[in-house]
This record gives sequence, C-alpha cells and structure tokens, in this order.
Amino acid sequence: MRLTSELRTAIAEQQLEVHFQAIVSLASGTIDKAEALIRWQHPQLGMISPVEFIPIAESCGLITQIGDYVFQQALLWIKKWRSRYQSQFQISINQSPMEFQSDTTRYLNWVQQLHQQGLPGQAICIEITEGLLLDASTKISQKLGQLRDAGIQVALDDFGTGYSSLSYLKKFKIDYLKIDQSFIRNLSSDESDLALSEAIIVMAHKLGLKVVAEGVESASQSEILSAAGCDFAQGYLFAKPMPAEQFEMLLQQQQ
Ligand code: G
Ligand code: G
Ligand code: MN
Ligand code: NA
Repeated sequence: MRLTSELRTAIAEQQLEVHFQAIVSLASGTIDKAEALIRWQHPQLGMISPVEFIPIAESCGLITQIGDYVFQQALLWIKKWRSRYQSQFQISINQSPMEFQSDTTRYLNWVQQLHQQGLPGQAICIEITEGLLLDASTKISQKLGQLRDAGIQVALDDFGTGYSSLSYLKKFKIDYLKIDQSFIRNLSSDESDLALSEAIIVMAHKLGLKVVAEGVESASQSEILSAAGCDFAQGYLFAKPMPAEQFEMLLQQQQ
C-alpha cells in the first residue's frame, strides 16, 4: 500500500508531530498531566488521523519506531515542564497492544533515558487498552510489574468499552482508569451513564486506582464528575490537543 512507504518517509522527514492534551486535576483545577497524541502532517493529503495510520504502522512494523519517537518528544518537554511549572508533571503515552508486547528491554531503555535526564519513572504514564489484558498472559503481567518497579505508571484507556472483565483489575497492576468518552457524552441527561460513571469511580478508588474522565466538553459534566469524586478530567472543555509550544503557554498562564 502506498501509505506504508509514505509512512517510512514521514518518519525520516519528520512529518509526524506530537500534540499534547491537558489532563486537569478536578480538586485543584490545575493541569497536572498531558496525553501525547501523534499527528501526521502529510505534504499532499494534509492531516492524517492516527486512527488511520497506527494500524498501518502496526502491520508494517513501524509502530515501535513511532512510539519511540513519541517518547523522545515527551522526554524533550517533560524536564522543562517539571522544572518550570509543575514538579510532578506527567506525560501519558498511548501504546497499542502489539507495541506493548514487543521487545521487553524497550521500556527499560526509556527508564534509562529518563534517569539520564534526572527524571523519575513517574514522569511517564503508559496507556494500554483492555484488549491487551484479556490475554491474561504472565508475560504481560511481568511487563506491567517491570514498569511498576521502574516507577512508570499505567493507565487503562477507553475503560468500559472493551470486553470488560473486572477480574483483571485484581490481577494486573494499574494506576489509572480512563473512563471512555462514550460514558461522559450524555452524563448530564442519561441516568445509566451517570450510574456507571459513579460506580466506576467508587470501584476504582476502593482498588486504589485514580480515575481520569475523557471527553469532558461541558461545565456540567465536569461538575458532576467532581461531585462524584473523579480525580482528573480531559476534554475540549479544558483544552484540545495542541503543539507543545502552545501547550506550554497554558502551563504558563496558570502560574
Ligand atoms: O487525538 P485522536 O484523534 O488523536 O487519537 C485517535 C486515536 O489514536 C486514539 O485512540 C489514540 O489513543 C490513538 N493514538 C494517538 N497517538 C497515538 C500514539 O502515539 N500511539 C498509539 N498507539 N496510538 C495513538
Ligand atoms: O483512545 P484515546 O482515549 O487515546 O484517544 C482520545 C481521543 O479523544 C483523541 O482522538 C482525542 O483527540 C479525542 N478527544 C479528546 N478530548 C475530546 C473531547 O472533549 N471530545 C471529543 N469528541 N474527543 C476528544
Ligand atoms: Mn489515550
Ligand atoms: Na480513551
């Protein structure tokens, strides 16, 4: 396929760009974290969504290269943002299942690079999806243990949309649940979405996990989540994903 060879060029010619979206603490109202979201600025086709090219990157073996690039970009900014704006600042990086299951030494290498910059593992959070945990393999469990030992945190992305089996919350070491935006969208009007979101928050807290609500677009959604004890929120209400320089201005403004 044409996009496959173009994706190689894109990596070489730096057409890929990492944007950052704010994750806000509902208790303090401050931006404590950001999610890194990759973008492909194609010279002819314009912006191509990761929904389109991540599957291509997976099938042609470029996915770890892309993930490493996202990590490098995150590393570039996190040191500055921690020292200038928020000493506990953390960047979340999405890892597709195939990528997560690749080479075991990869994350240890990330940790090494963090340490070389004087940063702890906690500067980074890895977002994985439920599908990965369905496998229930000891390999995945070991890898999550390794990340935990190195201080890197783990978030379960799109929570509630996969083949949710609650048993894996007991089995695997996870730090955050990200409530999928499909539960948040009608939070103010749909009683079942409210009930499910509240139940997820209570359950997560009892298991010692923190909760991030995704796709928060209105003040009323944010207020409901806040009242329900949700820890963090992410969505257009606060900020859209944006280039790093622009994101840094948000951090500056809240000083
Ligand atoms: O911002 P949004 O349209 O970008 O993201 C669309 C999808 O692409 C989301 O499911 C998101 O998790 C995924 N995505 C964004 N950036 C990355 C990345 O760097 N790696 C992987 N594996 N997925 C990503
Ligand atoms: O799958 P994942 O949760 O990693 O991807 C998050 C996706 O949600 C990205 O495509 C991101 O751009 C998008 N997103 C972030 N905030 C909002 C929001 O408030 N509303 C909508 N509709 N999408 C959002
Ligand atoms: Mn995500
Ligand atoms: Na999500």
